[in-house]
Amino acid sequence: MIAISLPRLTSRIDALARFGALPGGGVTRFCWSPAHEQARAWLLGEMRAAGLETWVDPAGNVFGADGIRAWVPETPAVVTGSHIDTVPEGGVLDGALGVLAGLECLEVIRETKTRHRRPLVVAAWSDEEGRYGSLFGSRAFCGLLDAARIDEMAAVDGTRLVDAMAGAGFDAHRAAEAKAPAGAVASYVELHIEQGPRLEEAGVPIGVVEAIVGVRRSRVIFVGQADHAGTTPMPRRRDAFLAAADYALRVREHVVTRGSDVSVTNFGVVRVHPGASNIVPGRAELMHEMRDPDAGVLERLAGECAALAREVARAHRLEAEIQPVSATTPAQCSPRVQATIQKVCDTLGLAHQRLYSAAGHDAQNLARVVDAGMIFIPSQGGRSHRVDEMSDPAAIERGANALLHTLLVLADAADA
Ligand code: HGY
Ligand code: MN
Ligand code: MN
Repeated sequence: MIAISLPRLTSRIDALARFGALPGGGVTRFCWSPAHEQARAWLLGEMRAAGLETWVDPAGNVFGADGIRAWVPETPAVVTGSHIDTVPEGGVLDGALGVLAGLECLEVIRETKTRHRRPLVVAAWSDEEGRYGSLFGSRAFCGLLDAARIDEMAAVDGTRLVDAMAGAGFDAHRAAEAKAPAGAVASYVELHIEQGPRLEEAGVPIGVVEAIVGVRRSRVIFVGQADHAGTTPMPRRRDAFLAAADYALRVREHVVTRGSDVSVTNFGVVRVHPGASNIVPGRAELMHEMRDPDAGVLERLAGECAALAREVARAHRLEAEIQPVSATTPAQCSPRVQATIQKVCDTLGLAHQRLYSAAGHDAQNLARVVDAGMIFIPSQGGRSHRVDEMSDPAAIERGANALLHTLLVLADAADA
């Protein structure tokens, strides 16, 4: 039974981690940044050295293929992959594992001359973390990109997508041309770290993902009145930050008590204006995120939070505005792909359990157009989106071998 080379896979994980490496460990590698573009060039070199055909589409998605030179509807491909962009001060496995394990699988399949009826492709999707717009590259590939919004897409620091892509040599207004021809993809399976504690706490080496949460992001703005922080009597202040803080605490309580038992919410970005210690904040902006595997629950919570914002604004005698920023749709993974992963795990003697993904992934876009699934491996301490994100080498090897044999079955390989 063919198997991946763990030393080769871990050496590539270490090599990729050098692009955007932080002095204390971890990595910051924003999509379209110089570190990301150097990583893209390195990845293309590794794919070519492994004997794969490579191409990059107008949305910046990178592909390495065994059996095709471009998408061909007459020969639908089995696709794997993930992303090489990261969050700020992120870990070295989020995304990177799926891309490099996919590359390792295709390299082993070529080295062992294992014949497969369907072509195999490994992808690195652009801006999965959504610095400019969530799951950008896979949305474009699946024909789900709203091209009319390209000009307004921007990072929280104000950098516009159009400018970031131009800096990397891409025309953002052509991104929608990345839409794959109908029928070009037969199925998709992505290997990813769980980024949470469940598999490790259950002592189970493989997660078979059943569903992926939807993520709703909104900018919530409170506008009060800037005033002198010393001379303005407390009862007269219309302090935008205190209103925002009140809103955040009330929303958290609401989502925990009125959401589903798996609804979560977060306020990861807070901006106060003018932002001086001796000025009462006249304006406060929150980036508010909510997640749930059920679209209806997310919809209901969004309406209830808007009503809460109006109530808080009244109580603090100021104005509130909610600007939707992005919303990804919860996805069900393909029963066929899940069953294939489970059967492969049984053959490999790997215990497995089904679970939903509390993180968003490119697979949730692919799941809207083809049979798609995900394989999870445990995260040490459930840690992710932090520099000490890590998984055991043995867990990485088990996950990559489960991916290898799942790809062989889906690609109808000779000895699958
Ligand atoms: O935020 C997420 O769920 C994923 O890591 N992009
Ligand atoms: Mn990820
Ligand atoms: Mn992530």
